[in-house]
Parts: sequence; C-alpha cells; structure tokens
Amino acid sequence: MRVVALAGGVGGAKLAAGLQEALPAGELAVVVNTADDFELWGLHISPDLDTVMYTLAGLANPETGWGVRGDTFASLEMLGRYGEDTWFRLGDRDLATHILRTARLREGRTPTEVAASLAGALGVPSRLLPMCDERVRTVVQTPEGTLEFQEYFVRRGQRDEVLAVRFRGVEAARPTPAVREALAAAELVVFCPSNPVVSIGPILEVPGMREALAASPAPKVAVSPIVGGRALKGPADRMMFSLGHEPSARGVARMYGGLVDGMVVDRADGGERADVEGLGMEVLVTGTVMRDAADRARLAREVLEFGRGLG
Ligand code: GDP
Ligand code: FO1
Ligand code: CA
Repeated sequence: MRVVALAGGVGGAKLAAGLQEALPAGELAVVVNTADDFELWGLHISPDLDTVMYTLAGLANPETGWGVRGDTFASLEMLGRYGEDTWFRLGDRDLATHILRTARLREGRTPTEVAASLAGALGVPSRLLPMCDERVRTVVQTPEGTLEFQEYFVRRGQRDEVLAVRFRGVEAARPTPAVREALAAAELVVFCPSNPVVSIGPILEVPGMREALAASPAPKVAVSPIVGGRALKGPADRMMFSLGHEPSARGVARMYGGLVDGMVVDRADGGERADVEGLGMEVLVTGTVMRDAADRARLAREVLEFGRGLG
C-alpha cells in the first residue's frame, strides 16, 4: 500500500521506521519538516531530515533519537579548543552529512535532490521528501524575545514559555513536485506522532499543502504524540498549552480537525474517545508508546489496518 507519512524528528521517525518495516520497499514516502534547519560554521544542518534518515537507515543513536549511533566528537572538541560554542552536539560521522549536504546545495542541487542522494547512499528503501525546497525557519516568541528554533530547543533547553511561533519564509514556500506526486498517489496518509506545533505544523503551513492533502483520495490518520496528557519527550505539551491548545490527545485532534479521518490515541487517553469521535473522526485506542523495534512495527501494522478500514 502506498503510504505518505508526515514527520518531524524523533517521534515521527520512530513510526516512520515501523511503517517502512511493515511495507514493501519503496511504498513509503516520508514528508519531513525542514523549518528546524539552520547554519553552523557555514554548514547547512537539517535536524529532522537527518533524524528521519538515520532512523530509517538503522543508524540513529537509540538513546537520543538523533545523530549517529556510536558517533565520536573529536571535531567538536577541537572546535571547542578554538573557543567555539559547542552546545549543538555535532558528531564526526554526522558532520559528513552536513559537509555533503552543504557542498551539494552549493552546486545548485535542491534539498529534495540532496535528501534523496544521501538517503539512497545509506540504503534507505523509502523516499525522504523535504516538505518544500524553499528556506523556512521556525522562530519562537518568548518573554525573553524572539529565539531561533535551535537556540530555544537545544541551547536554552526548551525552558522558555512559547507565546507565538512563526515560520519565517513559509509564505514563499510550496510543496515540492515530489510531495505533490506522493500525496496524489497515496493510499494512506499518516500524521506521525510528532510535535503538532513545530514539527507537523510547518508542513501544514506550506501554502497549498492542506489543499494537496484534501485533494488526495487517501484516508488520513494521525497518531497522537501526547500520551496521558503529556509529551513523552520535549516541549509539545507545554507549547500546546502556552499557545492555547489543550495538551491532550483531544487537543491534538482539534488541531488536526478537518484534515484527518482517524485518530490513534494511547490507552491512557481512551477516556477521550467520545470527544474525538465528536470531532467526526474514527478513533483507534491502542498502545502508542514505541520503546523498541517491535513496538514500532506493531503500531505501524495497527495504523495500516486502521487506515484500510477508513478507505
Ligand atoms: P523532534 O522534532 O525531535 O522534537 O521530534 P518530533 O516532533 O517528531 O516528536 C516529538 C514528539 O513525539 C513528542 O511530543 C513526544 O511526546 C512524541 N513521541 C516520542 N516518542 C513517542 C512514542 O513512542 N509514541 C508516541 N505516541 N509519541 C511519541
Ligand atoms: N538535540 C539536542 O537536544 N541537543 C543536541 O545537541 C542536538 C544535536 C543534534 C545534532 C544533529 C541533529 O540532526 C539533531 C540534533 N539534535 C539535538 C536534535 C534536534 O535539535 C531536535 O531533534 C529537533 O530539531 C527538534 O525539533
Ligand atoms: Ca524537529
């Protein structure tokens, strides 16, 4: 079954990996957020694309979810000796990705072409599709002022209250032809359990993306990244709250209202089933916490089955 998954970083990548395992090679396309991208020492870094790519390649660091498993940090240590800030932990193997991406972009290749070349070289059987080829940057408004995304998320450890979120440049962005083709051919679209504000949000804000999703005949299923009213990791629950959304599976369903046909919520949130059904969505209540590959594969199979039933 041809499936298109929308994903940000760590959370989305886990289900994407489960879907990749559950589907024949080549049937999964993952549309990935690129608004977390930023430049460091002249290198173009795409954290969500790399997190999804390494996870689909089986190379991701299992503890953090990002970066390359077993990576070393000799280059970063040397940069530190030169007095550089090293709060963004770039490993030596990870640097190879940023070096090649930057070089190929400078040659004039698009982010979509670069993502395909890197993922292909790593043997990833799924298509890795940047949401757009234009430059989009998430910035967050906080009581301390406007922060670039990685400054907020990594350097300041997500401690600031998020009062508003902007995706700079998104107005000029468009879904790539590859994203459009994948959505048009899709038999199921899965909103992976990613941060609905800064991972799935930027994808949906690309002008034309909502229309392309609505025009796709495929049923759309979202998996809540909020479990038991909390994010398993990261700021999604606090960010939803400070932006006026209820930090719950029901709150996520409301954010996706009108875009999805089905919602997968964790057993911890089974009590919210009626409310989500009240939004006009079918609901699957199951275990949605993916601790290992078996969990990912099981959840993926359940999502595919649920999606088939909505078709
Ligand atoms: P980031 O871009 O690296 O921050 O990662 P994402 O936005 O893709 O995912 C972060 C979200 O994924 C958080 O809200 C987590 O609660 C959620 N998440 C992480 N692992 C899981 C999981 O196993 N199951 C579910 N349902 N959500 C998860
Ligand atoms: N996240 C961190 O919290 N600390 C890091 O030092 C860090 C390094 C890093 C390196 C490469 C990469 O692709 C991702 C990295 N991330 C790190 C994760 C990344 O910042 C976040 O997962 C997303 O951007 C948040 O949406
Ligand atoms: Ca991200």
